[in-house]
Amino acid sequence: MKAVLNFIDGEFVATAREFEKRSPATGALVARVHEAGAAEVDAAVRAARAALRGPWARLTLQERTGLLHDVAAGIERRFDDFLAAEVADTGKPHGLARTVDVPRGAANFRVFADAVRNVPTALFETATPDGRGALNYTVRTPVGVVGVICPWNLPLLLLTWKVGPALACGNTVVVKPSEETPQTATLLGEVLNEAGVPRGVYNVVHGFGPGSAGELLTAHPGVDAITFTGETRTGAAIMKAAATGARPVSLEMGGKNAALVFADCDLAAAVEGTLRSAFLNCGQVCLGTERVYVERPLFARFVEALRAGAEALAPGDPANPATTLGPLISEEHRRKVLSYYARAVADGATVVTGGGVPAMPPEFAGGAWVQPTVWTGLADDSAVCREEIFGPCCHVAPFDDEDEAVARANDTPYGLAATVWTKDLARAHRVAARLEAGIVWVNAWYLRDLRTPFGGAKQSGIGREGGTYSLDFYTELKNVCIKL
Ligand code: NAD
Ligand code: 6OD
Repeated sequence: MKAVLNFIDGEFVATAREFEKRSPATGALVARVHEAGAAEVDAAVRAARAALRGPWARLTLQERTGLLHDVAAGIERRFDDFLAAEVADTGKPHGLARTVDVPRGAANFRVFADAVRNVPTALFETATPDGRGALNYTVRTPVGVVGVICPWNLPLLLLTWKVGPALACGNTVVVKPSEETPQTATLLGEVLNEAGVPRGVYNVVHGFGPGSAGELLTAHPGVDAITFTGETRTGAAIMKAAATGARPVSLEMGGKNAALVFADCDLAAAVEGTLRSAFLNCGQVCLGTERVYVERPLFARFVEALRAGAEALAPGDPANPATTLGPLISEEHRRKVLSYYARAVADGATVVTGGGVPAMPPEFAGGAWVQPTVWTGLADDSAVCREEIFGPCCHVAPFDDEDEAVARANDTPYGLAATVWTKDLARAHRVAARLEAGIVWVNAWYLRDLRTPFGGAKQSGIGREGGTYSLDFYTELKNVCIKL
């Protein structure tokens, strides 16, 4: 049985306490994970702190970012290992992990290495209010040891999305991957060692949240800043932990994202985009659409096309190229998603398609499979329309005018992403400006330029990452004022 170890100070570290990692697709045991306790978390933070002052700090910017390019190349060299580990942990189809998760793992190092190389410097020669001249300039320094807490839905992509810029800026990190998806974080340790990244710069501690490695890491006084992706409730707990020591946080949290489909849209594109946004990664994408509002003249045709598309999805063996739908991450998560499927019916929904568990071949009977599901007929204040489900499902409702559509889309405590489908350019700008969301896509979904700000409004997040926005979080800005 495969053992997944912690990675501390450049070494793979076993512990006496282990937990099981089971395949979401089959239920079979895929790995035993060594859980870090207080001693290992402390060792990891100390290693990261020591590394801040070691050879890592003496590398030139070119050398440091050059190493990160080597890490990206190392991920590509070991592409198949990352693919196998990510699919074993998540059950997602190979086609998805091959085109999204693993390539982004490499891109996250390259893009941020280049962003840091090219960051503009500013010099200001100014007069102070009392008339004396001064030359002001700002320098960026690393914030220090960064605690990185990750979720399970896009494990390598979201881990490197934070580790890439953190290291590019000269920090050191201690990462706590999700207990559901431990493998690629440890594998990345091998790649960093192979690339020659100094020991202690990247550390991994495995375990759970409360009472385990997650809480131990966020409470550790040797951690200077915390970056987190996960549920809003967890983010709030982490923010509380960060208050001790007044440490900065970056929080990327949950969503209940709306799509607004106007009657003048390209129907085929809107249906195709909504199918992706509701069902990609089995609906386990924070940016995914769980609420769809369709202008009334298009409603019936849209629902019918969405039904047909959902029913064409093919759950199955992740290794089969024909598979387009994976399982949920775990049996526990399936119970949660199925409880919403039952709640929708209890609240009077029309089940357009799905609503249950698909029949699977015997080898997948132990997996966490659910049917892609579309509902209509629920009130906007029903639990299914208000709470994040994080499964392959969406509710579709008709609307009559733009104001109504915007008001209903905004009627949520979340504010991560929204999608607008229309051919009317003026409407697209108008609606985008009024939507309370950190990210608005027009006639597209999950189209990413890594230089753009990424994050949520309202209870979906605090702060933005991406491009220079990441550099703002991962560096301390210092102004130097020289009297002239
Ligand atoms: P989660 O909040 O349950 O767990 C995330 C991580 O936090 C895990 O590593 C977990 O072990 C750790 N954790 C839990 N409690 C902790 C505590 N008290 N202290 C420290 N660490 C703790 O989230 P999840 O179930 O892994 O992921 C799904 C959620 O993540 C969804 O809500 C989804 O919307 C959100 N998400 C958001 C984004 C985004 O960019 N906004 C991206 C991906 C996922
Ligand atoms: O693509 C990204 O950079 C990103 N942070 C995606 C988040 C997806 C949420 O599940």
